[in-house]
Amino acid sequence: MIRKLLLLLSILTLILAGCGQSGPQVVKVALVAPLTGDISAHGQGMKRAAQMAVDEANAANLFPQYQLQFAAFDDRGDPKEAVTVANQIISDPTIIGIVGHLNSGCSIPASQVYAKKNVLMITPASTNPKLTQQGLKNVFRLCTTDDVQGPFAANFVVDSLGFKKVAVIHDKTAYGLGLAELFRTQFVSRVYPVLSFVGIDVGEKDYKALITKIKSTGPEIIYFGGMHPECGLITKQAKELGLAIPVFSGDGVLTPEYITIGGPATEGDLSSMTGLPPEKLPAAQKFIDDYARLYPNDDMQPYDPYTYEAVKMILEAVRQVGTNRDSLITTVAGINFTGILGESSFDEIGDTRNKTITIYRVTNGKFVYVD
Ligand code: ABU
Repeated sequence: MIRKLLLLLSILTLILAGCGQSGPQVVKVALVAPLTGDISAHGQGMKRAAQMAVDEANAANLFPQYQLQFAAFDDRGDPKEAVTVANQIISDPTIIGIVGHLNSGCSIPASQVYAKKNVLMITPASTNPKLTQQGLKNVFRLCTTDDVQGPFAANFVVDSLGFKKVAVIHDKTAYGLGLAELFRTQFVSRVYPVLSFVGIDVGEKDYKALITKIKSTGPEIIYFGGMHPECGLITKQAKELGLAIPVFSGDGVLTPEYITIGGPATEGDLSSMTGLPPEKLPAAQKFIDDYARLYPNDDMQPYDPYTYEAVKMILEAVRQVGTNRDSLITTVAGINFTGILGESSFDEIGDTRNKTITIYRVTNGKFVYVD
């Protein structure tokens, strides 16, 4: 009886395996970002945008020969978790391209894992220059790097805001510390000293002692390298302690969540961001409209257009050369892509050739484009 049952099971397994082989090949695009935790607003936005690009391709039946799927992974913004997730991803042969990660501190170690299996990775958001300086041919970046963003911010403080006394705070991460250092180098090169350069811990809540110390040095502006949860609390507590000066930060802070956390204290604060605002890009209008229609209760986050574009690029490479990993990497390396961001292509180390930086200021409770 047991033998008969086992035989039946084997036959069933063979039949099922046969069915699997006859269906279209499963092809997956993966998104990896912090989907939970304090900075999940960014990650959830990226997930929405990536899902949109895959859904559009399926709705248009762009790949009748494949079963195109989308897979989202949560790295929690934590470098160790990013490596764990990266190992999970490379064990799935159906994943042909990765969009992510958000955090440079995650992208750098995870990219080394993807390189082992030659898996194409495009980050829409990680801005630390070191990512593409590792010599990994599978790694591409669609956002402008911090060696452009930091100096640009320093020059803006000097030339456009006219401030000479700055206090710098960073969150000790690959992104936050790296950006703060690049800002400092340029600011000092303009012959102005930086009054203080201090690291805080991600997740810290009470900055009163630090702000009191900084206040005693008389800065005209605070420059912050890090993400919005910490920066929101810093600006709030600074104003509560009577340090009524603007806080200037990088792209990691440019989300409506920052204004929610910091409240009215954020008014007048500044932030830089890679590229032009989506509303200034004629080709992005349909994306903006579709996003608002599909996600009426969610704000678009800064890296959503970049995420959407990265998925589209991967799909364009699949359209051109199929799913061979080497061919996909070579195709993206030489791509001249026209999409919602305009024209995009990559330099010899995999960085976007677009070096635009935009400045926003919080005005009437919203980040508004200023320069
Ligand atoms: N570039 C903004 C935040 C992500 C990162 O580079 O860590």
